[in-house]
Amino acid sequence: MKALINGVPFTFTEKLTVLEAVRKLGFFVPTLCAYPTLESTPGSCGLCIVKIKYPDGREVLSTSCKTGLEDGMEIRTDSPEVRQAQRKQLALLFADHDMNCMGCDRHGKCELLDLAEKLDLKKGIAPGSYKVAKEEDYSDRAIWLDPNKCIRCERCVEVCGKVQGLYVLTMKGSGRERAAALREGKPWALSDNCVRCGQCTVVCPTGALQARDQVDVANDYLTDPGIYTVFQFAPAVRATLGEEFGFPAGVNVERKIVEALKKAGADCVLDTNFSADVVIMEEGTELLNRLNDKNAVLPMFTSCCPAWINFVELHKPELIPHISTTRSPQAVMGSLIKSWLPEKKGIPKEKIRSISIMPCTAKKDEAARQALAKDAVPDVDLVLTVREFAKLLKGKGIDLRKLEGQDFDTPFMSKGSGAAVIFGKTAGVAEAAARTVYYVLTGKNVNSIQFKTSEHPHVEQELTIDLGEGKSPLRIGVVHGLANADYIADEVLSGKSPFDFIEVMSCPGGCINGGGTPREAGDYHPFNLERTKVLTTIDEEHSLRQSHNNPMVKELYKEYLGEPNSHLAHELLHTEYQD
Ligand code: HC1
Ligand code: SF4
Repeated sequence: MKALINGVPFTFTEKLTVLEAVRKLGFFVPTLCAYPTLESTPGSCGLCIVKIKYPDGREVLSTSCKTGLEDGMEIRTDSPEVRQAQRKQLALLFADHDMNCMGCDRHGKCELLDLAEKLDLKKGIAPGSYKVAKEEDYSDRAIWLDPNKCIRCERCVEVCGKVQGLYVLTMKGSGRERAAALREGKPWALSDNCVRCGQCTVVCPTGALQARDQVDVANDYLTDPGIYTVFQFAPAVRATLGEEFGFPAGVNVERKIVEALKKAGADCVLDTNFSADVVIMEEGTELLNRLNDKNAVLPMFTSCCPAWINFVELHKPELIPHISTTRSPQAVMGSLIKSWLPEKKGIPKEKIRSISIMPCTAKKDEAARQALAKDAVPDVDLVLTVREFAKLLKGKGIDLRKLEGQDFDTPFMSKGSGAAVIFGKTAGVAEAAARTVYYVLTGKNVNSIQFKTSEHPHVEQELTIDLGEGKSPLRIGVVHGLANADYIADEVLSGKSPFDFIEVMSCPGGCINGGGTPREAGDYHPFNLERTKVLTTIDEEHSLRQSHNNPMVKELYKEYLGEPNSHLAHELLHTEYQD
């Protein structure tokens, strides 16, 4: 079959929409709702208008996402008539849109405004002229919703349902009232279903869904001379922050982050990689203890992803005994910042504010957990997402591109191994743990362990470690995306899981694609391979590949904690979950 697209012959055999065909030839058609990586085409934005001439001579202006390509069609994507129709439709979207751009989270990176520029929309129905004031929801400690900015593309609904399996979001109302909303109909802070992974904020093309903005709080801390600011930043931050400053995906900006923080006025900069190594010592010991105890609950799940922990507490509380009690690296570092650091540096605890920079919206929620506070004072006072951190730096005129970069200047809790940095990508925690467990069981240090692609439909990778004659092998599984984790949780609860240890990361591909990472217009990259590669390369080029060989971790245990899983380690580095 053949069609003619802008005069270019197009031969096809498969079933395609006009939009798909046009895009295969590389022609531009504006869309906001069609989202190929989520296999979603609700047809709600109405922007993808083209002119179609049918073989019988009929000529129509039509949206292209729902129109099937037919033999003999002639399609034009660009003509004065087509452009005018697209502009009119775009003007309609602006007509009931809240145009408070300066207060908008998407300021400067708005996909709606971007299309206005591309379509050269200068006049039309006045923006905001048909606006219905809808109630904003800024109640939550992680996710904020402003329905006045919603353009009904339904991307948030799709990612929440298809990738996370949660179906927490829906579209409510009709006509101009229609907007994304929580299905439960409660303020977000009271939601018993949302796990705060923030994937909805990554796909939202406008400022309707965003991470709670706490840049001002960070600035208050940084400018208060009575406060000693201690920063930590997550493995994935060094692989993603550069994108906010115009670097292509895949550039390691670790040393630039340290310099930027120093320029911003940080008193002390630490590395979450250090506490990831500590987590391996604690979680690895916990796993070995469970394996050696006939009555212990197995398999054991990792605990570092707070959206996964929220999922278990809210949706599968029966699974709690299977979750490692070890706190996440963010929380471990937070606890040490408020305990070991004051002792070591002679700084009063009350003067310290601990601020973490994370690729994650759920980490904001984690930091506010009561179980992670001492005397009602949180161990982590503030969490900024990568996007917020970029905003903070830009507000201070600090441009990452202009920085040379510098080493961590604190010879304390600032060194992490290669095993720690891969925490930021799927299978990283499992591999880091495997390197250390392998060492404990065999006495051999290994620089890497090859996981294989799993045949299990909901497990991404797996590994079997042979522990020698007479011993059962250790079986490790790796799961990402909560829709997958839900299946695995049920498998474990029904006693049918083949694994002893399971890593779960809620975000597809792990934290490098977290809800607080830079957003790309127009598409969703559940596997951003460039970001993944950064972490793999740092690990491969690292002189220290195993958590248990980290000299700063050894110092922590020698000087302060004693042994992994010691009484003090339990008090400071482990936690309890609520059902
Ligand atoms: Fe993650 Fe983790 S890997 S959870 O994604 O265990 O956020 O990067 O910091 O805490 O280390 C996030 C990343 C991060 C923790 C670590
Ligand atoms: Fe946060 Fe990482 Fe979990 Fe995503 S996978 S919710 S970024 S911890």
